[in-house]
Amino acid sequence: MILSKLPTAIIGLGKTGISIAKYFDKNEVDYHIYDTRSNLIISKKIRNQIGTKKITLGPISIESINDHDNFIVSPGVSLEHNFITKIKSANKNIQTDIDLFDQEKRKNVLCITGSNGKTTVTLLLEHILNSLGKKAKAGGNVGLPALELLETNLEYNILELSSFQLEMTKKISCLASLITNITPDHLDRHKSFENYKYIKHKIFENSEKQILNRSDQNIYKTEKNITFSFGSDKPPNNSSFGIEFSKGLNYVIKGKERILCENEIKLLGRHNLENICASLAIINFLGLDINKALESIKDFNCVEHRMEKFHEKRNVHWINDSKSTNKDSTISAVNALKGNIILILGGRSKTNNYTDLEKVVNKKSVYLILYGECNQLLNKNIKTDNDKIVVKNIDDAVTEAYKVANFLLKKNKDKISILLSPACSSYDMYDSYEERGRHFKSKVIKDYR
Ligand code: UMA
Repeated sequence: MILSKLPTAIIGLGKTGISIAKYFDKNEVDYHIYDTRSNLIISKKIRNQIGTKKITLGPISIESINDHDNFIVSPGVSLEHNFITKIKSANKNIQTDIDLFDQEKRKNVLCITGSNGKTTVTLLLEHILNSLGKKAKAGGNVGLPALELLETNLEYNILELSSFQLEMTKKISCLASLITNITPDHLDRHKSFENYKYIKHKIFENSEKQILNRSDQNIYKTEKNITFSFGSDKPPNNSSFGIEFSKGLNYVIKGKERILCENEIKLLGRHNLENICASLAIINFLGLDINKALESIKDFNCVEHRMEKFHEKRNVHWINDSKSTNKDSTISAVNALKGNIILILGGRSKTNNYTDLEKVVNKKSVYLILYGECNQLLNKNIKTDNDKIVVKNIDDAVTEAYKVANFLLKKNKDKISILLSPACSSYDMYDSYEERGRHFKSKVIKDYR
């Protein structure tokens, strides 16, 4: 509840900011939007919907801060900004769209976070629940702002929450919550791994049930989360899920029973079996039919920009995994593939420690194409006996990758995967990993269809 005579400030005129403005219009809350980008072009649609009088672009002045008591901040805005420091030191109230969502007291809210796999688990859960005849929708970091879920009556509200969203959120109450895994990510913004872990665990604070990833030492075990768990090992009880490897194949197991084989599903890789275990742990906690859930998992296709196999010609498979913006995610992607792999890495680096990735690259038959702002850093930090090619951008990476594929095709008949799984953020050249992934796909389709 916003209690102030002054208009509420919305910081950021992106997807989140616009959804907050819509929500305030509906609830007759007066507001003003700020965006620090002076050169932002305001579309006709936004001008009609919000009106330019309610928008200020450019640096946020101290006078503007005094015009408001409440500030609803978009996830892309870092706490480090000096206007955030000023808002805080003026003792003003800072919240997020997730706090506003929480105040609506929706029933059956399921919250997902994690360093990797959170979007897959979120969309898989939405898919399973819908297949079971439940009205469920996913919002939050997955793309549809959380407040837009309020427009429909839902039996289940699924929220994917990023560390950016959790950082400034005061409270999110839910029926169940889950952290897929925690590995270092976004440390440029969150400063230390300890702080990042703390932010991720905020998802558990007001959750009736916590679903635990047993195999991840960075996730804290509590009394609340030991019953319904998932992991890459054997489950301790019948309400938990895990993975078993037998005769060359991985299986999902519930308690002691094998319930799904990796060759029955469209998702690639062992990490995706963990994502399936996570989703099933929630379905099981909700008391829903696991056998029907398994049937629906079999026809779940990959998610755009996550191990998305979008083109295949002459035994060359093109895969868009642009969502892999950290090295752990890229390691899972490489481990998910068999045969020759031509791996396109690059963008804006988040680390200079690529030792684990180097090990995986050398264990498998991986050829590297390094592009973007950190191409030289990657070249220096990842040593391999195979040829490495350093290029400027994705277009050149695609051209070079195809040349390597042709060379390999002449040498042997093994399957070749050309994988864009950059291990870095896209911000050196693109506004988002989605834009990078779409650019990659369009270049490939244009040149090699
Ligand atoms: N802005 C400022 N000042 C700043 C930073 C941003 O004014 O210091 C403005 C920008 O100029 C821009 C607006 O804020 O106009 C953008 O806001 P935003 O960056 O918060 O992005 P939204 O469009 O609101 O999208 C956000 C999430 N983006 C980020 O967290 C960066 C989307 O996640 C999410 O889908 C959407 O809300 C709906 O909930 C994207 C993402 O990249 C997919 N997430 C990261 C990830 O998955 O790794 C965390």
